[in-house]
Amino acid sequence: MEVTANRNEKSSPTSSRALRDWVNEVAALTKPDAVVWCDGSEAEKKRFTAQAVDAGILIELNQKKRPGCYLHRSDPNDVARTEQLTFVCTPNKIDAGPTNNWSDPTETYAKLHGMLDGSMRGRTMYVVPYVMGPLGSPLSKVGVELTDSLYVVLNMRIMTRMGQAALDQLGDSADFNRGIHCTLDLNPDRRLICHFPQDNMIISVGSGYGGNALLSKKCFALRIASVLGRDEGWLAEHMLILGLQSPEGETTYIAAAFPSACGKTNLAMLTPPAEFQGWKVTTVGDDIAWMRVGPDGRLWAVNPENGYFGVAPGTSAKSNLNAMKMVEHDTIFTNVAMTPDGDVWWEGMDVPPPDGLLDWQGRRWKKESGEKAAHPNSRFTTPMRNNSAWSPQADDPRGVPISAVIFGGRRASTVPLVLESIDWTHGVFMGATMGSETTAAAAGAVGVLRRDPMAMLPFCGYNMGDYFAHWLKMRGAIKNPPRIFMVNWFRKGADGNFIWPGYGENMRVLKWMLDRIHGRAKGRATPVGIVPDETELDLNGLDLPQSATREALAVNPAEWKAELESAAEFFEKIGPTMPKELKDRRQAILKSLNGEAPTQRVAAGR
Ligand code: GTP
Ligand code: SPV
Ligand code: MN
Repeated sequence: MEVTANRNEKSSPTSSRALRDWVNEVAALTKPDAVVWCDGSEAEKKRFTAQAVDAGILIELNQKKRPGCYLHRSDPNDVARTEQLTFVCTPNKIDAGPTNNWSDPTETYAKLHGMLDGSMRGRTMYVVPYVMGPLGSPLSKVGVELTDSLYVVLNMRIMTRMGQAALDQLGDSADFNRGIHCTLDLNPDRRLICHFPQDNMIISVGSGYGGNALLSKKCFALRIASVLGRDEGWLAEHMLILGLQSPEGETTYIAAAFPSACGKTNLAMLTPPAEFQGWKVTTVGDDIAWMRVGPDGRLWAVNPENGYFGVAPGTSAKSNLNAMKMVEHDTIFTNVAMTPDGDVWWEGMDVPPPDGLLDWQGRRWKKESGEKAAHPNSRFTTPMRNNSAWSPQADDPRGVPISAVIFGGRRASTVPLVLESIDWTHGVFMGATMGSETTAAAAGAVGVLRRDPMAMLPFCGYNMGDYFAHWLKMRGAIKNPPRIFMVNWFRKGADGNFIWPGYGENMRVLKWMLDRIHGRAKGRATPVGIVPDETELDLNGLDLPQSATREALAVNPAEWKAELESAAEFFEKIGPTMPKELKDRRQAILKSLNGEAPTQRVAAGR
């Protein structure tokens, strides 16, 4: 076996003996032809990219139009996360809880070892060391992914701080997340994404898709990190982080949890409407937030990632100009359509499809076919510095202080445009009872309403009831807690269309939140939370009939009673770990809806 360190020394690029031993152990099992330690350099990127193009893993796009951009077409069976094949393997089943698939760790290790034995024969095993979080930050963590996929390596290079810098941060420590990824034959029958939180270990086989194969992201930064957060007293969340800058130059940081393909990337880099002169949104992160209590008693957040793995369809100059600009260079596209001149195209790009378009599988696309040219879950991988709204605070080792937390789902009915909680417990209740219609980001039916608490249903690495309890407990440690809001950009009118225009116009909702935080807006109390008084939403320049605004903000008691019924069923499903505090809060809201108790405004001390 040839072992190539990308440096001249004979010695290993790491001083961590634990890392060296583990790499040797996995190589002995998987039996690759070569082991390559990634250093993260430009020269290495060039070499890997050329190799990927030669091997047909990447297709070079038009380098005049999109310098540094490539297209990857995945196996048609491997286009989204596969939740039914994703497991949390804790010694006790109860620790995975009723919302995760569980399998016994001893049996699962044995099974995976069988699948991995000799699995990299004839291939190269890449050692991908990476840091999650700003370099040198005490909030950051090191992971190492061993993979036989160049596509994964090149994506990890964009999504994380990858290479020698990670080995330097690790030093001689044995404290790093271990991830093994093997492509196998991409047969879904031989696909498993397994998490062993007790060992800080992930093993993923049989998929090359983002959330299944870029182990830094959902596997480490959410499933494993949520367990670390539980044990160490912090929160790992499926949240974007944005900075909202006022014309006076003051920046307020907001974290927001929406389920997959429900608008995080879009909100994180929103362009305010023309009427909002002097306002600016800056992006700290678009998918994941690690949040801890700072010395000042506030909640501080870092984005563990270094790039964006964003949904392509629906991205246009009108909906998200920042995203359109950032994918003009140095971006890997996956499963989008390709134009005859080597450019990219997708539905909702707001430019007509050119003749001779190739669909995401490389077939000649015919408009009449009724099929999508780009896969609905086609994506771009782009470095966060490509984003002109990028916040330099994304590199701040201290993170940013969070003033508001938003929960939101994709709801055709019931949930108003925005609702504010009356206190922390109510905010946790809002998050815990969140529902959303399923999207193409995961395999399975699209548009089915399911409970997706805190947008973490597929990503919480432990018992959901314990997770809620952890959120409740955090309140004790946060002297100055953020306000908690709920939003819904996706409410539909009788005509079946979205009532609210969304995208940049969501700035109007953010502004109301800011007004609430600074005591400038009173809001209107309802049994389910505080909504804006119609006059408090700045709708200047927006062509929306007053009836539509009213419809967007409406709280319909009958719908909410059904909603609370569904929440009760979900709480039942959680079982014995479900915190009583949240069940009690459900009862209190129901009483208020039934007119049996007064509507609460704001609780003392929030
Ligand atoms: P993940 O990367 O899967 O976690 O998704 P995400 O939450 O970052 O979602 P993203 O911002 O990529 O948006 C997903 C889809 O929702 C895209 O097709 C968007 O065009 C659409 N979308 C985003 N914001 C809005 C909005 O305010 N209104 C409407 N109607 N659609 C939106
Ligand atoms: C999501 O599905 O929430 C994503 C994409 O952000 S993935 O990396 O596949 O999880
Ligand atoms: Mn996501």
